[in-house]
Amino acid sequence: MTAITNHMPTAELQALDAAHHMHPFTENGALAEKGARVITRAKGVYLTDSEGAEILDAMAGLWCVNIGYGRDELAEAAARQIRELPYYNTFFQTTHVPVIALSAKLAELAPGDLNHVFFASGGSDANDTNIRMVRTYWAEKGKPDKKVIISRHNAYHGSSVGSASLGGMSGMHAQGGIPIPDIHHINQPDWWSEGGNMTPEDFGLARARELEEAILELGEDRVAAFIAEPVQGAGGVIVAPDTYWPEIQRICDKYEILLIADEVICGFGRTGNWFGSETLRIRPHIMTVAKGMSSGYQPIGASIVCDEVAAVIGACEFNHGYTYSGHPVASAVALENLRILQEERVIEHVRDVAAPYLKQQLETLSDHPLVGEVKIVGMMGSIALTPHKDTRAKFASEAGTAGLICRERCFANNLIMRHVGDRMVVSPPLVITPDEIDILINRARKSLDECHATLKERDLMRAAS
Ligand code: PXG
Repeated sequence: MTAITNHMPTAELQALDAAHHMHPFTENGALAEKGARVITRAKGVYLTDSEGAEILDAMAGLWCVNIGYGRDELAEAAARQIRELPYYNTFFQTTHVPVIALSAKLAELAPGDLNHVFFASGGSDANDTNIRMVRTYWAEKGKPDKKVIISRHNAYHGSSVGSASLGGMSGMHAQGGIPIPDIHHINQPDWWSEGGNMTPEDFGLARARELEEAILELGEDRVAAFIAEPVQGAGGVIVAPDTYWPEIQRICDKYEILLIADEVICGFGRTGNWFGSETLRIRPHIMTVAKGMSSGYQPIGASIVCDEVAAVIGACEFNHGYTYSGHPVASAVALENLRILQEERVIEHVRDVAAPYLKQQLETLSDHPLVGEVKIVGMMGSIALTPHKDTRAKFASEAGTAGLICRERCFANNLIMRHVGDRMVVSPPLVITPDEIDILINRARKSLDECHATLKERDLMRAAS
């Protein structure tokens, strides 16, 4: 077979893709008819497609390319490591330099006594590790019945059987026989969509207290852990009211429930601190990390574990691990990425420059007739589309119809912005400059205008009754 290069005509690449490549979360038949957009290269915050179009990537890939595209240092780190030691495992009493250095670096960066790292290849398998780890922890402490993990509806924790069970995506639970047993879901703190007539503060407290109610209902001696994203990402950038997290922390402390912060999106600067747990002031026992740890340049994830849990797990043989746990090349690339984040003061850039400017500019969109709530924490933001902003109305059309139209307009205007239902989501590379933010916002406004015109034309600006 001939090599597939960037220079093959787009239609041929699309035909081969349609014939042989099954895309995740995609209706592949419909995509085959349309043809997938072929991305060929990227630099900074811009992607280039096979037709030469330059697209501003306001999603940083899938919320992961924190340092932006095209950093030679990471390519060099990978090449160096492949030449020196392309692979060795960390199973049978062996280790290697990149995994040692990365573990120590993560322990240094992570808050509190989160000093121990169990590696995976991404967020899903790290969360699978967490399920087995917290249950093993309690079993080792003589409480084998303490195995229920409480999570939230509309949470995203991954796509493997275990992590999708933790997640609260109904579309995922409808396929493939999940959730696994002993996972319990409470409601999410999404005031805009679900807060009714309550104030955000009261609603935040009420939603946090669902955790307490669930613990009391299930029995304290059956609940192992609570898992949550500090800010829900894939669920639509849902930012809890200020009252929510302090109450969650109080409840976890009171009932001695392990708190797992899923930092797969929030970690490594996305919220304006190294970790979302710092921004939301929570003290997790375990953090799930992936994505921004390597800026997506290599697949790697991990569970960063506190002293107490690591001590208990370390005193037994934890029968768990992946061929690529602590992969040397992925570790070397992650380490180089963390060096750049730190030495180039990228988190400071987020805090002092990029996040305040993105917030200010994104909020200018709230005067748009289609825009309801604008929410943003650090470099993750969302815009709720609504047919009637004063009443926080939903559209009468099927959820996601308006969002999809808006996303298509963004795509046509060379802006990648994702839609989650009828929310538009942004999560650009952290290194984005104010000038690039201006371009992002201009393209977003143009796309909103075009979406609004289409919705009016198709009589879709009607509110659900
Ligand atoms: N936890 C969180 C909070 C995530 O956002 C995972 C775990 C799973 O990580 P892996 O590396 O196994 O994919 C994620 C992943 C989207 C989208 O469209 C979001 C994710 C993945 C794919 C698509 O928003 N988040």
